[in-house]
Amino acid sequence: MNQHQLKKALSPLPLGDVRYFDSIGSTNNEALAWATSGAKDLSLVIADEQTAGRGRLDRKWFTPKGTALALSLILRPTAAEKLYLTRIVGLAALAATDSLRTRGLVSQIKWPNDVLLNGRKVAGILVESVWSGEEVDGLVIGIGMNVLKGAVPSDGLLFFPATSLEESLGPLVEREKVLHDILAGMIALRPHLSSDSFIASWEKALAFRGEQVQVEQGDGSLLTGKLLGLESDGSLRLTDEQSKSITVRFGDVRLRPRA
Ligand code: BT5
Repeated sequence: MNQHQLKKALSPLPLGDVRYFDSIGSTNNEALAWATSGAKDLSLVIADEQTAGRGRLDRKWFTPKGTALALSLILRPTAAEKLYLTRIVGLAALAATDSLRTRGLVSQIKWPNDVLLNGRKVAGILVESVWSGEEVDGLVIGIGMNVLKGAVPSDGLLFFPATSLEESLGPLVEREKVLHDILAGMIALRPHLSSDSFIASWEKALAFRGEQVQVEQGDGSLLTGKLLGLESDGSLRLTDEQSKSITVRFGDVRLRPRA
């Protein structure tokens, strides 16, 4: 990553400290350790390559050198924000979709943590917490985005098809500028975290709204229903075939295969 461009892109933002790595295991691991040892609010870890990038449930996230964004932003939530921590994944997802919209691309959020472009995964989000006793003392918002085609893993490694910004925008897309826009988006959205309009925007960006979906829950069981929207804590709202409402807190959504 071009250091000069990176500095220039980040300089207008009110960040804490910034740690840049040409190569690292996982930016989230670095950020979690840093948050534990006192990192300031809005400190950032960014890497050009991850050798042990993580998704949820110990899944792997691939970040080949020179092709993608791998960032972890540390938040020190205020007392007011602590009431809305389950919305933070939406903050990241909305900032990512906004950064694509400014480039003329319409993307969607596959609940809870994937950003889709043309129905394919272009970014993934992993939010993790640092605790101090019973309280969350820090949050790490990890975002991986495929910028160039080389970031996209081969199909055999994926559960869901993937894409890159290059596939829609050509090879000239600048990682540093996309990074700036995602961070600026999160910073701008943060004061609205508690608002109804925040949930409304998040809901509007959801993939498969009004469609029959399957949700694979943490224990592997499958739930089927029509995807309606979000609860105020960011849980997913569905209705089953008997029109009974269902709320899902953890899981992976996919379109229900047609019978
Ligand atoms: C995610 O998990 O999508 C969260 C990914 C978060 C990555 C960021 S990068 C910066 C920070 N540091 C980290 O170590 N992590 C965060 P999940 O929904 O569990 O999806 C994981 C699945 O996505 C994998 O099992 C693969 O099938 C697929 N996958 C892996 N790499 C991918 C890529 N580059 N593009 C698209 N899909 C990918």
